[in-house]
Amino acid sequence: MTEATILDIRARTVIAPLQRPIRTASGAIEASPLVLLDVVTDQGVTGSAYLFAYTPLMLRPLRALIDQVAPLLRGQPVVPWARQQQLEGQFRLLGLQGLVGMVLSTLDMALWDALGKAVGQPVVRLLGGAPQPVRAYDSWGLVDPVRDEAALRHSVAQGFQGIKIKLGGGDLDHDLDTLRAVRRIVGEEVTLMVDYNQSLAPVEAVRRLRALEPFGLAWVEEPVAAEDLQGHAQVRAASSTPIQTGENWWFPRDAERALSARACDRMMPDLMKIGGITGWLSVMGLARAASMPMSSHLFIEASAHVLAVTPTCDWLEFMDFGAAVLQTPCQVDAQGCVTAQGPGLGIVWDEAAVVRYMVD
Ligand code: SMN
Ligand code: MG
Repeated sequence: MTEATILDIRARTVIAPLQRPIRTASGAIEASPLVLLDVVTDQGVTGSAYLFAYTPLMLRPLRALIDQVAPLLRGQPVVPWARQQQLEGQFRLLGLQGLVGMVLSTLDMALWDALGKAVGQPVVRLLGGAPQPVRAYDSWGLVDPVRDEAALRHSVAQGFQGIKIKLGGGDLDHDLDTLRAVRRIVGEEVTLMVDYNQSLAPVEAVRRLRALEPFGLAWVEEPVAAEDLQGHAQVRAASSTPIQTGENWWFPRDAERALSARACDRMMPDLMKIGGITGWLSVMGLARAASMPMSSHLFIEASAHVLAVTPTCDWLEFMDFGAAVLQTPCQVDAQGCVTAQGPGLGIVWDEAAVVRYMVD
């Protein structure tokens, strides 16, 4: 096999509709602002991945950044490890967190997608594994148990064995009322998780988590600011409910810092912040060494590949920001599982939809 080289990098920006807009204690997401990244290679294969910008405000800066990085990559081999080292070196003085990290990580995913497509195999096979069902939980925003009752029942009927809701939109009594109502709606068998999206101060988090203990939650996620590792550790020490975090870790060293600070019981790195597939591979080794359950954050298509080779694989988060622009959106099966699709990461744009949702 001759080595493919990068001919060009393309970035298009879309705002795609969401089936279920997401409200959190730290802001709402009404539609999905994405940068669609394509790595065009000299072998007729194009690797693709999408970048989730969180807010439309960041679409133009991200696209401009990709346009600036593209000349550094033209003519370079499609070798994710080498490209990550190259770009880490390029931005060492600036640092990798933020938009730079999002671009590096998404490029990495697109490069892996190209490698898989070049040999007609799903990426999970290149990682030494095989496509297999990974259990998924349905990920909700803040819920209104009255308005959302039918939709919550639908999540269970679809087969999901776990459901995560966001809390922190009101006071503790509101949290308790919401959880009681959701438990009644989804039944006793479904695993429940909650996410505060960094909205509490440590002292308040300790108070609320004590009150949540009777609910037997699988985890409480980001009770305090993500970068407050001591705060997470303090809350964790005072609570019998497992603490989950990781979606805001930048590259593998942030994972190591959180583990050293004893900040969490479970981890859920985000492929777009942890360094793509390449970054995930480092972190899954840390998780294995620490016997720590590892889940994903967003990016369900790519996550289904890496979770299938993650020794401490826990849950795949099913929150679908890409569906509207993909030819074959990820599906959950009747057992509530998602299986990696190929070739590559299984990412092929629905070009008609891309044109429909494109923004400048
Ligand atoms: C989350 C944050 C931001 C956008 C979507 C989802 C969230 C999660 O914290 O865990 O899914
Ligand atoms: Mg979260």
